[in-house]
Amino acid sequence: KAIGFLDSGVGGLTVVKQAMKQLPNESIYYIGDNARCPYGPRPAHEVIAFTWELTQFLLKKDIKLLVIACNTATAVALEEIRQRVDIPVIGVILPGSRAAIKNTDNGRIGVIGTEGTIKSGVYEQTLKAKDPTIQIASLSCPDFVPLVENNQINSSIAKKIVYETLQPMTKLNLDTLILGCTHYPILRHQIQNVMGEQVILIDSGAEAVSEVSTLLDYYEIAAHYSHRQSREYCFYTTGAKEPFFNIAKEWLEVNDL
Ligand code: DGN
Repeated sequence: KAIGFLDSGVGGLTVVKQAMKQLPNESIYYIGDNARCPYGPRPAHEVIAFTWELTQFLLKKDIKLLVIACNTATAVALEEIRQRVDIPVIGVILPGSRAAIKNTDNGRIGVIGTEGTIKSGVYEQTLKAKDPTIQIASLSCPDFVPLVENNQINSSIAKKIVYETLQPMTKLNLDTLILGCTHYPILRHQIQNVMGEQVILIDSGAEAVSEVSTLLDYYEIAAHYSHRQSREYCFYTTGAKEPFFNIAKEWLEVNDL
């Protein structure tokens, strides 16, 4: 059985990349809802409905564990989806928050994400529940996801937008910045350049995969080394095939998707 991953578009591929590295015996099924991306500006009830549709698609593929590889969907739909299915479901917000708390020395953490994620206040709640003394600065970056979805990652316009958007965050003496959207690790270099080397960027997807690994062992459902020959990577999109697979091949560094 495979691990299922879902996202509003190509962002969850940043989580898949980590899974391919950390869990090389596992098969992966991925669905990106590119036709309806972005989820960021959508009302919660719509994001829940879409996330449920994607979940049902993956359940038909007989997955053993589901990763909601999208912060926006995790913020509003994780609990609901958990109640509806009988396999373990992992989101990206708790693992990212945990890693940020572990990393910070000065107690000043920044969070960037979509409007939906930032508006939900879920990172603040999660971080404060762990440590109420933490100071948190949040910023929504609605222009970042379209840059990634349109594959304009290294363009001069991307550099300009990232620079201008993140200006307020550079003045707050943060030592940790949570990339609270799974699309953002694709813009990592631009973000790091603007924030400076002293700020540690937390990729919540990478952290979530460590949690997946722990859960696979806990439930005794991890694939064995002997499965590696027959493991499968299957990618689906609700949108246009070509742009999705172009980004997927480039980001995952594989030629034959
Ligand atoms: N990748 C999604 C996230 O982590 O929030 C959001 C992308 C979007 O739909 N705006």
